[in-house]
Amino acid sequence: MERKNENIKDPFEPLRVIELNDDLLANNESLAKRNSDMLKGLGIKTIDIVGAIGAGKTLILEKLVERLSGKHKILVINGDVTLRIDADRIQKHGARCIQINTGHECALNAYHVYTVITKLPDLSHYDLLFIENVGNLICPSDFVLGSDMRIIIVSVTEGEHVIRKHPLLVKVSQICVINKVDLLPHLEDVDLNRMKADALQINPGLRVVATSAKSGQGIDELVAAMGL
Ligand SMILES: Nc1nc2c(ncn2[C@@H]2O[C@H](COP(=O)(O)OP(=O)(O)OP(=O)(O)O)[C@@H](O)[C@H]2O)c(=O)[nH]1
Ligand SMILES: [Mg+2]
Repeated sequence: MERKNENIKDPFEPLRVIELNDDLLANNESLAKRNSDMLKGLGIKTIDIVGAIGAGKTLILEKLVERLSGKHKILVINGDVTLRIDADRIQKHGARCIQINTGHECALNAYHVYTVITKLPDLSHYDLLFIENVGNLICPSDFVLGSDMRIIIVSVTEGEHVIRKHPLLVKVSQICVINKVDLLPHLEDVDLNRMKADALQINPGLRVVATSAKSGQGIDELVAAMGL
């Protein structure tokens, strides 16, 4: 007779998924709504940028600030685990940049943004706010910040399947930037059209823009897609 050992767990038992605390997410959403009301009330357009580590978020922001600082008063909030390298890079191009170091946290949340916008004495001086999130393609999908528009940046060096493998952030974005297209000649197995098609299949309302932040290719198209 076969005897079952009760101490041995079925290795194929479905794993339980532990959901993020509902209160935490609800609090974040209500704070994001306050951020949005406050920023809109001051006439500030807010755009947040997400993408994996090294996708080119900061270099694209440098190019955007370079192009737009003559026309807009720009504030940038940079999220990073540590240091203020990105804020210093962007600030040179004519924006006020505030770095937030999240320490152990893998994404900015609405409270980080709230802290900056409620403490900044000259907030009403600005009409455009960019938020660069911590480099991560997963965590930021849980935390809305109160922005008007979200841009997801992926780069061709992350591999042809990167968009299909990370649908959550693609679904909640309005623009998808596929960056580093200058490197395509070195990447035989990456099909840009396939990446564009994947993005549109996940989110048919998305604007997809191919860029090289290095050369500046596609940056004008990105500015137009943002309505700036
Ligand atoms: N060839 C090429 N390199 C790029 C391009 N965009 C960014 N890079 C390079 O990629 C590296 C990472 O760029 P960043 O702009 O710092 O990337 P990021 O997404 O801000 O990175 P984190 O903030 O660390 O998550 C840098 O060495 C950039 O010069 C591009 O379009 N083409
Ligand atoms: Mg950066």
